[in-house]
Formats: sequence, C-alpha cells, structure tokens
Amino acid sequence: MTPADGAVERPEESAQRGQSALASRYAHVRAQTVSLTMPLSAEDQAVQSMPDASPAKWHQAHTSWFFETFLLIPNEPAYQPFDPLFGYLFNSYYEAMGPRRARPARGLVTRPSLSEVRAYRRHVDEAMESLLSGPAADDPAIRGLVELGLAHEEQHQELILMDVLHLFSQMPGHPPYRQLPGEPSADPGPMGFVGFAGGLVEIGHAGDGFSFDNERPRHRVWLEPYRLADRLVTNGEWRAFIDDGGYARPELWLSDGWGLVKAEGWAHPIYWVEHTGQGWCEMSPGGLKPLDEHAPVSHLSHYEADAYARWAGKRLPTEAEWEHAAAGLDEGEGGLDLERLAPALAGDRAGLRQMFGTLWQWTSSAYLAYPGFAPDAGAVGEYNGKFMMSQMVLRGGCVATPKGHVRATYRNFFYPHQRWMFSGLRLADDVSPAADSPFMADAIEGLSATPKRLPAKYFYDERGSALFEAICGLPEYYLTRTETALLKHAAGEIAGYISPNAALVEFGSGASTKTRLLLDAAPQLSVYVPMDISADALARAAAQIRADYPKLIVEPLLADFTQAFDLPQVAKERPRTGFFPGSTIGNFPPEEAVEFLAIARKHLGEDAQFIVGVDLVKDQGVLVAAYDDAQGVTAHFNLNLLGRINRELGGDIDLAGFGHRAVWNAADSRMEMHLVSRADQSFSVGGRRFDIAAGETIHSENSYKFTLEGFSGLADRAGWRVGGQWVSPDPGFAVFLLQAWR
Ligand code: AVI
Repeated sequence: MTPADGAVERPEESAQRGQSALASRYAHVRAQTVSLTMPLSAEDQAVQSMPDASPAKWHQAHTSWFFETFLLIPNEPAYQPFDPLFGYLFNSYYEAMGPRRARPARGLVTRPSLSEVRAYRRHVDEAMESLLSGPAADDPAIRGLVELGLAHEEQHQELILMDVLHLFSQMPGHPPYRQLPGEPSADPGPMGFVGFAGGLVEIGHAGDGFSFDNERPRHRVWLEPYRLADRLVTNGEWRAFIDDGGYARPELWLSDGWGLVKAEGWAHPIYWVEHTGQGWCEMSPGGLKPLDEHAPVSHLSHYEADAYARWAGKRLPTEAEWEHAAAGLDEGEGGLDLERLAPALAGDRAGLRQMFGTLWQWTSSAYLAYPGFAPDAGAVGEYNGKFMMSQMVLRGGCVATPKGHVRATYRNFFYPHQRWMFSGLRLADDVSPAADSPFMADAIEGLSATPKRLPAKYFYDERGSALFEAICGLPEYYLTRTETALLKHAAGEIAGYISPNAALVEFGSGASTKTRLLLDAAPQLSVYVPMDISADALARAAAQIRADYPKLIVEPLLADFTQAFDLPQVAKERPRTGFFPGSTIGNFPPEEAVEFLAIARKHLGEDAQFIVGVDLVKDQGVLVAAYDDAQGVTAHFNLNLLGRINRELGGDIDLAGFGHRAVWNAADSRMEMHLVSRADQSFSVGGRRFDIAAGETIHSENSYKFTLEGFSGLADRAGWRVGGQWVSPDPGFAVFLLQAWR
C-alpha cells in the first residue's frame, strides 16, 4: 500500500512496507511452485525422464535447500536443518557447498517421499517467515539473496513444466499436464522485418531492480544496421523446411548439429508426432494436439534454429541485436498462465510481436561474460558465471516463465543440442547490402531535397503490393472497378485489333487480374509476357495463368519497366501488343510518360498496339476520397513506404510521427500523396540524419489525371496514334488502343 496522498512516509514505515512486500512475494512464489505440481501424482513427481531433466519432487526440495543453505543456516543461529542428508541430495552444482547426488541419478530417490519433501518446504517457509519479519530483513545483502532465491525458484517453476512435458511426451497415451482449451488459430500473414540503424548502443542491466549477475555490467556494443523479423517462425513455415529436405541437407547444418541429426535420427522438432490419417500432431501441456500451422514452432535446439535460418537465407539475431530491439517494449507480455499454457499467436499488430513471454528465442551469441563481469559474492557466485562456456543465449521468456520474471536484459542459456525448453526462433538479417542499392540512393537523394520526396515505385514491396490490392477493392477507389467494366465491355472490339499468334506484353502485371479479360477475348494470343519488379507476385501470377490457359506460352520477365530490359525471344519473334492498365501511366510526370511510351513503342515494334488505361479529370471530391479512403488503407499504403525504409535501409523513422495527406493539385492536374510530419523530429537512414519540421511533408506520389485530348497529344509525341478509345460513364476512365504510326 502506498501512503495516502500528502502524507509523508517515515523511513521505518517504508522499511516495514518493503519488508512485508518481500515476505508476501516470498509466500506467493513458494505457493506457486506447489500449485504447479497439483495436477501431478506422487509417482509423476518422482521420476526423471532424461539426465537433463529432474523430478518435480527434486525441484521442490532443491529450491527449499537454496533458502536453507544460503539464508537460514548463515543468518538464523537457531535454525535446525530439516535433515542432514538433504544437503547432499538437493545441492545441484555448488562445489562450495560440498558433495552432491549425481544429476542423472535424481530420479532414483524414493526416500524422502513427496510428503516429506512438502514437510521440508513448510519447515523452511516457517523459518523464512520469521527471518523476513525480523531485523535481518533490513539487511540489503539478505534482501538481495532472498530476491535471488525467489528468481531461482521461478526458474525452477519453468523447469518443472519443461520436465513434466518431456516426461509425459514419453508416456503412452501422451497424457495432458492439464486439460486446456483449444486455442483459436489465425494466420499471422507474411513475416515482415523491422530495421534498426545500429551504431554504438548499450546493453546489460543497470538500475536498482533485480537482475542476475550475468546481465551486468551495462556496456557498449557496436551494431551494424540489422533487421529483426516482426514475429516468430510458425509451425507451417517449419513444415515447409521439412518438406524441402531441411533435416536431410548437410549444407544447412553446423557440423555438430548435423552429427546429431544423423546419430539421433532427427527429422522434426522433438514433440512433433506424425499420425497416419491425422497428419502432424504436437505434444503440449494440453496433451497431443493437431499441429497448429499458425502457432510459433517450439522446442527447437539451437542447431535446428540455425539450420532453418540458413535455409531461409537469414540468420539468428545476436543477443545484443535482440536486446537493443526489445528495449522499451512491454516486458509483461505473455508469460505463465495456467489456463492457456500455449504460445500466443502473432496477431496483426504492427511492429515487433511475440518478443516476451511467448517462446525463448535462440540467438547466435555464445553465453560469455560481459566486459567487466563480476560474479555475485560468495557461494552463489557459482550460480551463473561458471557456465560461461559452450552454451548459447536465448532471450525473451516463454509461456512457462512466471509473469514478471523476465526482462529485456535477461540472458537464458542452454547447450545448442538441448530442445526440451519452450524455445523458438526469430530471424534476423543484415541491412548493409542496400547501402549502395538504387533504393538507398533514391531515398537519400529524395530526403535531402527541398521539398522532401520519395519515388512512388518503392511502394510495392510485398506488403505494399498487398495493400495496393486492398485499395483496388475499396468503394472509394473507383479506378479498378471502372476500368474492369470498361475492358469487359470493349474486350471483343480490342481483340479485333490483335494479330494472330501475337504476344501480349504487360507492364507492371501484379496479379494479372485484368489480363484475363483480354486472354479470354483474344484466343489468338499465343504468348504472354507479364513484367513486374516483385518476384513473388510475378511467379504466383504466372503459375495461375499457366494453369488456366494451358495453350498459352507464359514467359514472366522480372524487370523494372522504367529501366532498360530485354523482351524474351518468344515475344520478339511475334507481333506484339502492349498492355498497361490501371492508369499507372499517371504515376509518371508528363515528360517521363512520353519517354516511357516511346521506349514501349521501341520494344513493341513497328506494327504494335498498346492498350493503356487512363484515369480522367473529374470532381475533386471523388478524387480526394479515392486517395484518402475512410478505412485508412491508402494511409497505410503511404506509411508503408517509411516502414520499408526502416526494414530495408536500416532507418529508424517513427511511423506514428507521420500522417497521410491526399490533395488535388489543379494546376498540374494531379492527385498528390504526402507524408506529413506530426512534429519537429529527426530520423536516420543509411547512417544519414534527416530533420523534418512539424507540418513539413515528404511528397510520395503523383497520379496525373488526363483529358482525352491531353492523353492523345502525349501519345502522339511518343509515336502512337489513337486507334480506338472507350470511355466509361462517371466516374470517367478511358481505355485507349494506341497504334504505332512512325
Ligand atoms: C498504381 N497507381 C495507378 C495507383 C494510383 O492510383 O496512382 C497507386 C495508388 N496510390 C494511391 N492509391 C493507389
């Protein structure tokens, strides 16, 4: 309880309060351990399923031994140890505290019984309650040790759940630890990447809150620009790895990992079970359940996580990268909830998801001492430091980690072959190759200009393309709907202009949706060349067109049609018809539109036709609504340009610091999109710093709107004459059939 407003708390009162807070935390943590064992029989709690695991009974005794050994015996002269043999049975690895039972033999202890261990716990708890209510509880050293003992006990709570799951996974019938409700599944969508500029950063724990010695001291680390995946890898993605021979390809594995794959016959994560007729199932705290494709893949060794990252063309994050990215995020996310006990799905929130309390995330960092590391004083100095060899760091906590236990600086560690933990993986990659990419050069140039601008062609990464598809279906965005209706109506007439055996060349084909109207109306087309800069969209669209038009030769061309390109031979040797729908021509300034039309004419040849969709000038209200829709999809599309800079160029732009603006520029006959800075702010891209004032904008797109005469004039300057034109009723949109004329 905090003191009442205005009341000044006396030091002895606050000490009293702190003391009782510690005592009540002690009681809570100790009770939580026992409650975790409630679903288990005494037999369940006595056995050990492998040398790395320990019986639940041992965990309950060992955590009590910790308080007895490090707090009660040294500080309570009257304390009577419960049983002199327990020091031997329940010491884990503290050399300073004498000999102990070998770890692999912990499951061979039937005496003491479970009820004797419970009596031991009560004995220790009574003595601890008395210690915590006496003067010793004011001693910072003692308080620190109690905190350590409680953090230690919370670690063992997680171990109890891990070890029980391993035990039950071996048991015929795969019994559940608890009956748990089925989790509704939801596709997290494609994995995105969040970029970080890196540089000289600080990691490690600082301040008054509790931390283990291995998290200290806070120190500086140099980070190259990097990106972190915005969510964990899913079971569905892991299946693709398996289906692609992931466990059968030595080139993907570290040598020691590959040795294990062969020696132990690894072919899937430890708890996956393949059932004939049922497909993949997974052993979980709720028992054996059908594998949820959308849930994060769990219980991986470091070797598996590392092999997957290599297969995906990525890498694991370093622990410093992970911690730098996690700073300031919600450390209280997820964690132990006995009603769920399942890692949370990624959801569709923007930014880094599943960072805390979902699954421990493997890093590529060896578990080593930080510069200036000093183990805690006394025997508890053996807690962490002596394990700083041959293990790897994991970050973030998991569904079995007690709430409040984990933090951004927390370093968990396991041997790379171990995989019974709740461990998953988040991918990372380097940003440096973009340093001399055209995107980087264009972004730097545009952001350095006055007024600031960015080229609209960079809207179309995977996310941007998906957002554009969504825009095309919006009620306000009349362009797609109107043009499709127009093409349906005109396709028969247009087909009359197309030569037999011709090739259709589409500039910026995207999903190739409108193309089908032409392919259906003009069966004389024998070749289709979709051209796009998105490899994914191109491959997907080409596969679908091939499947639906089996007689058509489909030759996709991965190219930026604003740059030099070479048409495939099958197109060169046929008469050619170009197709450029959607009024994308309006995204060029008029001079560049003429240049583009002239280049297209050169590629399409002397007898070519060119079918071009063109949006017409109309009422300002209709135009502005089309570029500033009520659902905010276009705003998202616009902001994704900044997101892409962060992801691909290591930018650190705060997206929430920008708004979307769409304006009609009557003088230039164009719709303009801008990103408006909400405040004076600065950001960096590619190591360069940019300042932007409140209200200042980054001009991100022009969409020119034409009159029929205006567009014919433009086409004429590029060597095309209008062979046919079809115009929709309001909202006005035109399809032109241009013919080469000189
Ligand atoms: C691709 N291009 C024709 C679209 C347009 O209308 O200028 C891109 C777009 N920008 C905002 N909404 C749609």
